[in-house]
Amino acid sequence: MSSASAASAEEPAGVAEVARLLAQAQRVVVLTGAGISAESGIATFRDARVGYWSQFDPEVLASPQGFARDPGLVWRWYMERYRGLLNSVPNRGHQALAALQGALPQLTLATQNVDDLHERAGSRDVLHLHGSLTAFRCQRCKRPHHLSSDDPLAVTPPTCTTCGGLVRPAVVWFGELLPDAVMQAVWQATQSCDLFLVVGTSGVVMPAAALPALARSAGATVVEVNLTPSEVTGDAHHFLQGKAGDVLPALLAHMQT
Ligand code: BV8
Ligand code: ZN
Repeated sequence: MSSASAASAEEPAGVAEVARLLAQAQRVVVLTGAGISAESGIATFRDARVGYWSQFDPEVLASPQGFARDPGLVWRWYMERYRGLLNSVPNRGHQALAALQGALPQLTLATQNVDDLHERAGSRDVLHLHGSLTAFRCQRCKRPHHLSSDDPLAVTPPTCTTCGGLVRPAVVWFGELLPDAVMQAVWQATQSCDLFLVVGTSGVVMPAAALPALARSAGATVVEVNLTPSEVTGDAHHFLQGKAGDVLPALLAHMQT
């Protein structure tokens, strides 16, 4: 489990040791979850939802069944999140990962998040395991849909101009398959990496949550950054407890000294 090492007052134990391992790593995979966007004001998926949305189960809203049952409710949930994203900016955690990608020989970044904050922080070739909230498509014919200025405030989803089908966000809902090309890419990178860094995920949602254990079984060193232990902490050799926006910049700073 976690390495024991002297830590300065403001950083969790193990940061210096993990920074040393990172600096030596040739092939790194990073998996992020909702926790890395929390400091940008994006509500995490399982934290207690506030206000109107607290009465709904996100695993029902984020499902084809939920959309079929009440397309307007699901559309309004996604548009509230979309509008929130327009008012959010990448935080120091996103920025540190973008800088890390530039400092290391090979860093593959896979995210469970549907926001575009990694891209806006400068990360390249981000693998979106669960799709993107910044893209939309027709549920029926799958044609891409470009939001009109009215769509984000509409109470029901727009309809496809080609076939009249309902427009939905281009995200992966519960019960839906992850994009095959993305899965292949992250699976291969995980099996051949020498360090796997998992940041800000509760480790509940499959198949993403199986990646840390796959990395460990393939011989990689697994490091977790989280506020609290999660379902994947048992797969980690090092657990760095703290905010992503504090721990990731600290790792980068150690690497640069
Ligand atoms: C599939 C897009 C084939 C939509 C999402 C095997 C076993 C059991 C169940 C299954 C299985 N295989 C499939 C399933 C069913 C299901 C599943 O896993 N269910 C779970 C709930 C048990 N999986 C699927 O359906 C997947 N499809 O496998 O297809 C299939 C289908 C059916 C049956 C068999 C096979 C599709 C899953 C994708 C669902 N779509 N998102 C949208 O976003 O609206 S998932 C959703 O959860 C988000 O993407 C989110 O990112 C993701 C994971 O949640 P987290 O990111 O971990 O967020 P969470 O809030 O949970 O945790 C936040 C963490 O951050 C916490 O640990 C917290 O401590 C930490 N934190 C907070 N602040 C900070 C921080 N850490 C650091 N710094 C901070 N500041
Ligand atoms: Zn259509």
